[in-house]
Amino acid sequence: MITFLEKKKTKKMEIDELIEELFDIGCVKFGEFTLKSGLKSPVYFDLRLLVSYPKLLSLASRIFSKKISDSDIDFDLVCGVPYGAISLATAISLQINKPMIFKRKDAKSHGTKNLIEGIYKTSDRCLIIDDVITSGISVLETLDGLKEAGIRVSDALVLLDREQGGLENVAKHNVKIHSVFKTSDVLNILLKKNKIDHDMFQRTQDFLKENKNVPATFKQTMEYSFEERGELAKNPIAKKCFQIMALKQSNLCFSADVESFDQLLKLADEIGPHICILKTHVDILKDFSMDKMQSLVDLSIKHNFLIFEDRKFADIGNTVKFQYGGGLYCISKWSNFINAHSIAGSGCIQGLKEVAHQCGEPKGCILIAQLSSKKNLIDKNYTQQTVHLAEENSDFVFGFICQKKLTDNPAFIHITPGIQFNQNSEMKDGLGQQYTTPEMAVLENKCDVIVVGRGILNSDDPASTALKYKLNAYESYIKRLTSRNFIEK
Ligand code: S5P
Repeated sequence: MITFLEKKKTKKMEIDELIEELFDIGCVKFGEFTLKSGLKSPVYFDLRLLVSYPKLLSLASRIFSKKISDSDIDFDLVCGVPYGAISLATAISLQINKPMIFKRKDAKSHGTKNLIEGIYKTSDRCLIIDDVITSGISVLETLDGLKEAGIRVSDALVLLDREQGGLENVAKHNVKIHSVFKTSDVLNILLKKNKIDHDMFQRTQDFLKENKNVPATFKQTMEYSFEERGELAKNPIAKKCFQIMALKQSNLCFSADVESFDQLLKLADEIGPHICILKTHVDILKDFSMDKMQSLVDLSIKHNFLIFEDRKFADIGNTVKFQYGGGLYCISKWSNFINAHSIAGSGCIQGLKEVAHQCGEPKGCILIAQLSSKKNLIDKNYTQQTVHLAEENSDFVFGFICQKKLTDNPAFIHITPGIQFNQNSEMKDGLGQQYTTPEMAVLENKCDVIVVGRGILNSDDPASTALKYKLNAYESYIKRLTSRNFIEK
């Protein structure tokens, strides 16, 4: 019969053997490395290489299985943290005969669009498996996804604890975390076996001492100012828009949804000083004429704003060419930019682009990636595909109509309608329009430009109301700009 001490000795020998072999195959490296947290480290563990060494993978999974039975963890499923621990979790699942699931980094753009792959019930208890834990951020990202799907997680098991605060950070989220071995175990074994010299041992020990608490932070992208984004933008209209926004300190677009051209011109003159964009629906004007449109263009020069025709093109390329360039309205002649639905695909954008090229002056387009109306049919996949389409046509397409920031590319402008200060029910139009505040749209949802129609139009004093929207939206942008670059999880 194997005694408790013998069992412990065998386990230790197996772990020592695993550590030595991991070093031999290059899973443990010494040098200077930048970790996911941004920290520079003298040691790096790349356990993804394990997939190329089935015997070693199998040894690791045996060690894991013993740890699971010793730790008395109760669970129905295992889940590997992508991508490093997927193979480990698979090997463990085979070893202990428990099913596995895994969380995708992004939802698929086709088929089932699942974020979690594999079969599970919402009340299932899941054990998260990871290869290496530093700050715990990867485990926490997986934990978030599993919780969102209704799966319960009480334990996580990692092969290697870098001893940099990960266990403590994960424990704060009510998840008990177990590790098989630590960086100090690795250093001791490698020194004992003459795989590293004393200097390397000491340097790595010092690094560990100095970096015991790496915060579990989700890194945010850098927040650029409108001026900086103007320099980064390729499309000349986007450039001009950013420049106007910075110069006039305004990220307000006025939606001039009126039927009389004279009223439109009066409003444009009064509100013009406060806005970066004036948005039209040319087909609701009862008295459209090209002469009157010329007056609007003159006002756009006088007050330095762009004219955005909210035509929402959505047809095949050949048709939109006529709709944009011809007909009664000759939209391409006077508008600085237009918008289009992405539903018809790249041909529609191509058609619009052809007309724009013939204009002899810069033009641009934004795509409708999301809508503000209740129960609209746009889903996440449609929005994602719209962003791809914009990226593929970024010489012409420079932004989105959306409800939230959709891409970290600072050259794209996020323009958001459905904005009012007043969120009371009497302000709703009874036709499904949904409103949010300028602060929510710019600070929380990280949109750049707010679109306000009836919030200004229905007020007693449109010009002073526009000024209030302008100040509030720009203040929210400044707050966003000066907010910290990292968010604590
Ligand atoms: O999702 C959208 C997209 C647009 S372009 N929701 C919208 O409301 N719009 C437009 O923004 C809409 O056609 C209208 O011209 C304006 C919002 O007007 P408001 O009066 O509700 O502010």
